[in-house]
Amino acid sequence: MTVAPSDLTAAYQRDGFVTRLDIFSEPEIAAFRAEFDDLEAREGKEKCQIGLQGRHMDEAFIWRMAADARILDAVSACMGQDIMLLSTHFFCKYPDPEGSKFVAWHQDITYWGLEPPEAHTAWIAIDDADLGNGCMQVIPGSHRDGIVEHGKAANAGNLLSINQEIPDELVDTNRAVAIELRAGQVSIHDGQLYHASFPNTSQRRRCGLTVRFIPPAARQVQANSTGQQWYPILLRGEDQHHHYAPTAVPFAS
Ligand SMILES: O=C(O)CCC(=O)C(=O)O
Repeated sequence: MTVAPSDLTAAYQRDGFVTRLDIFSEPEIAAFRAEFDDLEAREGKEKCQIGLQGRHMDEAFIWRMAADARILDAVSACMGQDIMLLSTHFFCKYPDPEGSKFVAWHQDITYWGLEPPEAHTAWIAIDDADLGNGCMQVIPGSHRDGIVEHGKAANAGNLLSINQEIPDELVDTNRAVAIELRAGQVSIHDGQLYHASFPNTSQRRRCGLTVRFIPPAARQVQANSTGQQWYPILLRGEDQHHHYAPTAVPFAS
């Protein structure tokens, strides 16, 4: 879907997400998928599930996707012109006939230690993502409800870092919208939007690259959920806040 920037801005403010953005052509995403397949062969599937975080610093293809001008054009319509890359993280769900692996309902920003609590995620479909293989689901407008206290998921298999989950009674799942994407398409969601994904009970892999962006005003006031420091990189616009020591761009764009 090709959307005018002003329409993107309005939809994002209203719903907390925009979806089905046609960013990468079929040949482009096929080439990126081949690079991911190669990384998967080197790292192993166990690691690739949720263990590839921040690898734009040593894998050129991840950097090229994250810093792509078309992604940044769409992200700037959602969050404004000053954009720092916070991190990248693959969510790769393999065929799971028992339906044991899922992502519980959560808000991204809750455990990232940022103040103000603002971040935005571009979810890039490396493989087709649909209801059959456990695409992401969102609750439209929930980014306006403020940050909610998360509990712990009762069911085993939550892929999130500290098993966090928004309590069931706060999530109106009747309003959930499935973010089905063809490979190469992208969705963008607000860090306060309630979202989740259910098990991949198909025979197909479902790999997505999440690219996390923040405005330079968002400083890190405490460690994130994995106890780490962020090293954001300015990709567009200006950093008038200087909360972070400059990190060198790892690859030429
Ligand atoms: O890819 C998924 O299944 C979940 C992604 C997610 O939770 C996120 O982007 O924070």
